[in-house]
Amino acid sequence: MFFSADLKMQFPLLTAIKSICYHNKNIHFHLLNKEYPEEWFDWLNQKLALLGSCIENVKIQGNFAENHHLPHINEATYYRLLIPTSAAEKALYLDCDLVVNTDLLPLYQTDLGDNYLAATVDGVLNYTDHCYYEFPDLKPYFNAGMLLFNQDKWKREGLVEKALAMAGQYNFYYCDQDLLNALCLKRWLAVDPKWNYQVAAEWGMPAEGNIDYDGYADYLKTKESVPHIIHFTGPHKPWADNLQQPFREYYWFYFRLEWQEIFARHGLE
Ligand SMILES: [Mn+2]
Repeated sequence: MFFSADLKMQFPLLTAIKSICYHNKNIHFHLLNKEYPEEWFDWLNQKLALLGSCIENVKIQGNFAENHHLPHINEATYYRLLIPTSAAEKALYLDCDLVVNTDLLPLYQTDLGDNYLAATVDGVLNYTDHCYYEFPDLKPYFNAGMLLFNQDKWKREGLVEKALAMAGQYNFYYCDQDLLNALCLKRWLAVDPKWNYQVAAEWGMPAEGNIDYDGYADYLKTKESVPHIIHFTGPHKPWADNLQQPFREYYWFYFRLEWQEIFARHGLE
């Protein structure tokens, strides 16, 4: 499974990794990065080894921030476009602003069929008229915080090359999430929203435009049980403010969790 992060996201990233380890063993993590030191990987691999897991340091070459025209975005988000160049048959990508509350195997075992990827319908943008002149139809629209890639399909259809060409060609407002939606239009499989519940959906819909309020109301109902993956979308993050966003306590539960507690949960002392 894959994460992509710069150093600013180190603590949320570690929290996400601990949440996964609390519920899962034998995970091969890959961290797409430019800056993380070898010692950080050595330290973390010592912990992960006890769980049959490991983390691989995947250094990203090239400069995405110069290859497109959006200097204000976080460059690391674009690294995920390179995931399908890796050897694994299926690859699960997760954002690092989320926590996982369950065994990920049922998600990983999703039959992708002929689809390019699996994802969840976006809790906000799917119900707005967000689109572009060049891409007038972007529905259904997925959130890119959880992506299960059909690697084989991406390789056979040269989709990484297509994605990188699009990154240089278009000025997408939601960056590579828009890009992936344009590239994978009607070629993606929607899985249950509990696999990527977007906390920012709680803060409401944009005031204008053609809004599907019924669809949005249905999305909010999916929160009624605790989601399998809680994604702290939007500008307000539980590690950076005192707003009482839903499920904030889950972030702090996993943040303070000691590795010894994780080992004990798996019967390892
Ligand atoms: Mn995110």
